[in-house]
Amino acid sequence: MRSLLAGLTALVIGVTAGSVPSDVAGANHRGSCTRHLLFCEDFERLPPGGASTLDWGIDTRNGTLTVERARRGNQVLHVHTVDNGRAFLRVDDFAAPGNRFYGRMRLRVDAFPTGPDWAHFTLVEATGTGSSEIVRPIGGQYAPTVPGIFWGVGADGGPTGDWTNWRESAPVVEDTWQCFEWHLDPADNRVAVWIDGVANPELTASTTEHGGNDVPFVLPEVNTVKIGWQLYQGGTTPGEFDLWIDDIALSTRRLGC
Ligand SMILES: [Ca+2]
Repeated sequence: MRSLLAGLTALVIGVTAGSVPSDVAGANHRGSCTRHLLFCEDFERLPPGGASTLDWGIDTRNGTLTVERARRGNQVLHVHTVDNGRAFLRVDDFAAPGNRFYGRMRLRVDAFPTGPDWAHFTLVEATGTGSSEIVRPIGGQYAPTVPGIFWGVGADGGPTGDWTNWRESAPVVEDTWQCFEWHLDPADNRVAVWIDGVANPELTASTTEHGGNDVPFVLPEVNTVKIGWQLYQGGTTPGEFDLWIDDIALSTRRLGC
């Protein structure tokens, strides 16, 4: 028995070495909000149906947020929008020590836009005080010139202008659960993104390196984080969008997937 346990221990160490600890693996219906986090929502305690909670706000226009039962009793958030609508879960009164924090969510998008040209969508927005930049760590764009649909860090509303730095190294994947993580660090106003635990060095922004006007990019002191979906142009293909989100967490340290 001892050798079996030693072998199992070695196996577990081998699996986790080189990656951050997982607290989502096997989470399913037991939920993932088991640690002290700045914000956490696994949708397990909410009644199925139209989302309503005192823990976060709802920001919609031609869109809905619905708590649904997925596989094995796990509950998830179904985000549904029509055309250029929006539907966001909104974390208000957010405050991270030193304005430095990580975010994580699991995500499945039924279909991304293939029209109109340059259709632009946002899934995560961070805003606050001290800078008017609306920071969009998770978003993307349909690029008809490639063609393809790609993830890219972006921003709007501030001195750097309206930009989405989509990268061909980050094509979207439809109808598949993926884990997205992001980090906002005021040290050099850096945004970083991981997909399924893998960092993509092209999905980033910093004070001097970003996709906007040639002026410094400055992160706000973040007090609001929105997670969901918005598409900005009308006349979309498809005409409606559906995505499912689970295991949302905002934390002072990286959580992994
Ligand atoms: Ca869940």
